[in-house]
Amino acid sequence: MSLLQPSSSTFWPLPVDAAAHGPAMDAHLRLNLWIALALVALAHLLLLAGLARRRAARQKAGQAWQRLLWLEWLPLAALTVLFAWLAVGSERLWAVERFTGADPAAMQVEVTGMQFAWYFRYPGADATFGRTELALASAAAGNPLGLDPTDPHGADDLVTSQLVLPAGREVDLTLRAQDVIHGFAVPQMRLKQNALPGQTQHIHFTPETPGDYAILCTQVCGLGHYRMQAALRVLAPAEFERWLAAREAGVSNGVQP
Ligand SMILES: [Cu+2]
Repeated sequence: MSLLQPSSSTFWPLPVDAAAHGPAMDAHLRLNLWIALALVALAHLLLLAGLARRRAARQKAGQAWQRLLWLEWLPLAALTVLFAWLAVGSERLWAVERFTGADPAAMQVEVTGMQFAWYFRYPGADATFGRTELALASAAAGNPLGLDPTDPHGADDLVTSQLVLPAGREVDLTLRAQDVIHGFAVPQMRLKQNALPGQTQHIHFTPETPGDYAILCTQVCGLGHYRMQAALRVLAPAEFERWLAAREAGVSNGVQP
């Protein structure tokens, strides 16, 4: 799949949009870019006009405050209002994913970042994540998240190194980090959220287009940061159910690809 939409479709080519909230974000981004382009053009026109009229524009000292008002204070006030409006619009779009709670029926998946890998955990049939202990975490022993074997809720937890999701269903991701700050980012899903050690962050979205997408880490988290990648695979719902059933059947085999 091409990473960019055909450039003929838009003046500002963006990564393929595969999530339900993507079009609104793209529209807002493009609005920002058009306004920025218009302002750059306007600033240059004003600069050229000022240069051309340099001599004519010499005014008496008594008119200085008027020049300041029209050339500085009023444009400054207009720009402040414009940028505040754009910022509020983008905050509201972001808050829809981040702070308005996910639908109670949303699928729960936990995402854990660590140097230098992403792991994904599904809660299993009991819909409850088992307890984890950092002291128990050992990738070499097949338990990178430190699942506590004494907690029955963890017995059916499925841990994978690939995030597989059904198309058309809302997903509530719980982001965690085991060591340092990592940045969970999926450009095609218009998702980007830091994972912080000692905290959990929620972000929810609805993937819509089946396909394979790259999951990146956008925080420089150490020497191996450049290779901290994982894959997101979005499947048709029936295909996803088959995948999940097959993986849960082999859940005692540690981390699954
Ligand atoms: Cu990282």
